[in-house]
Amino acid sequence: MSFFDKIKKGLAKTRKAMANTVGGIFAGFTGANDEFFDELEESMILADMGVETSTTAVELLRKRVKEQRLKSAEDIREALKDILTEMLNVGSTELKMDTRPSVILVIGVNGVGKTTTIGKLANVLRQQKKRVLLCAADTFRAAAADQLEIWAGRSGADIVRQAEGADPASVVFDAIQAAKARKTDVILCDTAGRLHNKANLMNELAKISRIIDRELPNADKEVLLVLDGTTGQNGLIQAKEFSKIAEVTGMVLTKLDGTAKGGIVISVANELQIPVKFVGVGEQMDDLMPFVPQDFVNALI
Ligand SMILES: Nc1nc2c(ncn2[C@@H]2O[C@H](COP(=O)(O)OP(=O)(O)O)[C@@H](O)[C@H]2O)c(=O)[nH]1
Ligand SMILES: [Mg+2]
Repeated sequence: MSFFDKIKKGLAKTRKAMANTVGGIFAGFTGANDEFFDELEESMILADMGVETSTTAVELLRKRVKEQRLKSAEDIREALKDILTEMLNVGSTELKMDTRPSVILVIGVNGVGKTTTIGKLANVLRQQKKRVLLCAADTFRAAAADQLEIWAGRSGADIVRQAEGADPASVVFDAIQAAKARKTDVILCDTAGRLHNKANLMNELAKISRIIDRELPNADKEVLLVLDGTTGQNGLIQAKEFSKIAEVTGMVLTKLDGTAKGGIVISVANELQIPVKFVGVGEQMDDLMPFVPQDFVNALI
């Protein structure tokens, strides 16, 4: 299945909802009047694009329609796609990982899909023949490291773990030493996400970052924030909280297969100005898609 087909399938619920709303508005198009723009804005809000982002997108569209004297539904639809694509283009969607090793720290609240995303990402990197090491720095529950170990087995990655309750920064330290010794290409670091205990989490992430900076001062580093796409605008609030306590370099939106509200992806990119780098469209190993703004918008509308 091609990338485009796969993302289309993963976004099936959102596409269906959008076809009924946005599609319906264009199908019943009688002219670019206020009613048309208001209905369009409403349908975007329903798809969870957020009030701020939907309003901005429609304002930009109004302007473009006027300036370029667009008349047909088809031209206006294309202009809308361009605007949404531009809103998603807020930075590189590629992972920066040219150094050996490089480090990808994965953060986010419990249950959003961090460990699963790491497993899928390990698989992608292994297919590129990279040596991958998983670091089980979610030491809060033993089950977390067990789950990561299963993904290590599936993807053919190594894993470094310690006992339940160990200091997460110490697991990261161990993983870095192991990576240096084994000439690992990429360290993927899982973390616990207890956002209700913000001070603790902040200290923990800061300590992990200090260890990485001290042990690998010149390494390429990414901090990926994972958000559950089904939580809608709550996810956006979470993302804002996390971006205050960590230098987030990219986002992963998971569970887009399970929601009709995939518009959240545009909302998150636009309001945080942080690029979405991957989207999760299922629980299997190959259900992680590198994010291509234009393809995403084409699949959506
Ligand atoms: N449908 C679907 N389920 C997902 C996706 N990503 C993760 N999950 C599921 O979400 C649940 C929580 O995932 P997990 O990786 O343990 O979350 P963590 O607590 O952030 O590490 C698991 O049941 C996963 O199988 C996705 O893209 N689609
Ligand atoms: Mg986990």
